[in-house]
Amino acid sequence: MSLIQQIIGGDRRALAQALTLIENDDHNSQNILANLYRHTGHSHIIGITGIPGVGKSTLINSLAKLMRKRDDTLGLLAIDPSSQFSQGAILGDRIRMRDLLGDKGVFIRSMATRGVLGGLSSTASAAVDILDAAGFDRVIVETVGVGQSEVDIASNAQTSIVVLCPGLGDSIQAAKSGLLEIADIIVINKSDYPKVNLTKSYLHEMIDIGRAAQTRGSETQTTISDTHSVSNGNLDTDNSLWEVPIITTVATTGEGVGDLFEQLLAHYNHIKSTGEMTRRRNRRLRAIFESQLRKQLYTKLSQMLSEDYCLRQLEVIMEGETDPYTAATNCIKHFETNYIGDEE
Ligand SMILES: Nc1nc2c(ncn2[C@@H]2O[C@H](COP(=O)(O)OP(=O)(O)O)[C@@H](O)[C@H]2O)c(=O)[nH]1
Ligand SMILES: [Mg+2]
Repeated sequence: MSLIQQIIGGDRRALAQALTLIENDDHNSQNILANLYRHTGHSHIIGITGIPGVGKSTLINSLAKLMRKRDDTLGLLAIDPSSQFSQGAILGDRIRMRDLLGDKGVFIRSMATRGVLGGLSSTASAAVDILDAAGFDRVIVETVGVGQSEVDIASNAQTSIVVLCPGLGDSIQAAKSGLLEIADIIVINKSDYPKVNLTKSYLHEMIDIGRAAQTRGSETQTTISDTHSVSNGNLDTDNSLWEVPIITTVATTGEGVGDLFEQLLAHYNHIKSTGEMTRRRNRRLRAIFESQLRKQLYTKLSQMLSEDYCLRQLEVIMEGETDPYTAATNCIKHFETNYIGDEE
């Protein structure tokens, strides 16, 4: 049986093997993804983002237990954009998710990156597709941090949960980094600590400000990418109909996690019934397509130019005879002259 068939059939070892190939950016990974593509589109993809220690893994453990009660199968991915995974972090996650270990309906995987072109967000996106094709009802992606890479990774999710602690510190950081804008659900975890209400009212305020700005923006702006977009028939979908809920939880006891699960289901139904799901899917497909083009073009280009020309350019830059901007432009010119030929 081929690796593809094994993955679709739910074979764990094949699944783990495919994820390793993706992680290492193996030359086979493109082929695997291409073959799995038509088997994707059935999982509910959930993103969970927040700074280290906020309680994401503990929350996932509690949430997953509720999902398993309904017999939903789960694929869990933990992704750290900031660094290579330390063994300690993986061990920590395993302890936090101990209730799920050994359950055949749950697959857990931590992923690092090898500085692949396109970055961790394309690794994450590929991994999500593989778990989706493997047939899990829900795929949960845990991302560590609140920066731009997290926003990128979160764009793979159909439902994005942003987890914060009571106190204004990380709420302000999340607002600044644009993370609140992508949140479909906000969780204030560790609500056994003080300042829960203060945090809640700050977040409500930030959401209202964001919403007002969004409404103004959509009245006045047509962006270039909108004008040039492939017609997907629903660019004007109004997602403002979804009120971002702010849920307070204590992940360690499971308090509030039932509410979170209800909101997750409600959000999934919402995006399915309003066309928002198709809009998100199309946005994601565009991002994957563009990143594949960049990656494949770059690989091709550097193969064709590599040995002689580019290396020589690099030497010239290092000797101070030209700058890297001009050198890059020279490489493209060289490519056009030698490989594309005269257009006339
Ligand atoms: N007091 C309290 N501690 C919590 C809560 N949720 C998680 N923790 C603890 O916070 C620490 C970090 O949790 P973890 O799930 O690993 O956070 P992650 O880094 O966001 O995945 C662990 O020691 C948890 O037991 C909570 O709601 N209240
Ligand atoms: Mg964690």
